[in-house]
Amino acid sequence: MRRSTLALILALFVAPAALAQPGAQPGAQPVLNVYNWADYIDPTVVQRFQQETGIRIRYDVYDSLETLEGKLSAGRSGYDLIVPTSEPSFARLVRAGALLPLDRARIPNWRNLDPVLMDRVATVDPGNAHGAIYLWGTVGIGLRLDRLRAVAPDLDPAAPGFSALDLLLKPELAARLARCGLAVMDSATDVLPTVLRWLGRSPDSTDPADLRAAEAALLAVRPHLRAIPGSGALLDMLATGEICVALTYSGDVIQAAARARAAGRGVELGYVPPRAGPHLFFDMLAIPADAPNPAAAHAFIDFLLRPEVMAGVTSHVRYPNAVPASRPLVAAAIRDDPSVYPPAAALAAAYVPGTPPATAERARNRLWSRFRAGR
Ligand code: N2P
Repeated sequence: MRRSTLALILALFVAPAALAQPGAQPGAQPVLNVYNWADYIDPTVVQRFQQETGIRIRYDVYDSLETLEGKLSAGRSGYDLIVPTSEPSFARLVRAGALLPLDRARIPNWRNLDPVLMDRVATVDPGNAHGAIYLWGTVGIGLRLDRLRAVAPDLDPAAPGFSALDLLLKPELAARLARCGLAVMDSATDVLPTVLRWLGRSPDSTDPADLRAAEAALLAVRPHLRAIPGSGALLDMLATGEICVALTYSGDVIQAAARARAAGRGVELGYVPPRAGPHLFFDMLAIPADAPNPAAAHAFIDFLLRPEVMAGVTSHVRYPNAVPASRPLVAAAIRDDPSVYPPAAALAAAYVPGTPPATAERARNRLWSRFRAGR
């Protein structure tokens, strides 16, 4: 057999076979089970990976850390790649030994990661052994600007001292804007730090008095909320114009704004981070310790860390990434949008909430159930 023919055969068969899960039928197509946030990838990236590698991606989505952690808590989730936020979920998984140490030899594009950002998540993952930053962002306020101008012209988002969070959390303002549509995404983990900070308390507080204050603040505006939807549903509601003021993830508002513009029905949305400084999050690419196909997961992480692939993801979902070489390749309107890539001053004011201990976590979850129920 000629050497080039052998090389071709090896390339066609041996590489995919090497990625197949143990026990799979010889020749069966390898599968990669991905569990990621909703609205958090460019679908053409998935197609391209499948075409290049012959690995089929089975793709599931979640829209809160509570859902992700619930799914993983029993073990044997069947997923090969997950995208937990650095704190609290990724930190807990690292501590529990529930993640596979990554094999850097299989991720040559690791060198593309921003060392400064990776240092920030090394606090919960020494040596960055278990995860690479995928995308990051802030928690803040989505505003339907066209309706706000019509309903409350005195509340000008461009005015000095304007606090968008007041529209949602000050009962008299919430009451005024209720018919315009107010919403808070359904996640204790990703909402409480912002409420605590707005109250002037520590976003990480485990003090029962602080949690009672946060609960009282939320319950005071509860009657004025139109919905407490999952973040994915909230993105849709913003895009259709059903909601005027929402507390949710930065890129979700910016994606909704783009969809609304494309629909051309006059819905104009803007994203505003909280005045006191936003909650900053880093979402990590990680492999569960019991993943059926860790080789395929490594290959997908390496693929995502290519600058042009990452640029495509950011251009599509409007969240910044941690691959600096992707930045010049990101669509200019997104690259230069300060609500996508927060300017240095906004980043300096931002904070990354920590990981509450189990007792505080239970108290937060009970608080959240009462808020959802409205009592
Ligand atoms: C995607 C939301 C992901 C950001 N829709 C939350 N960490």
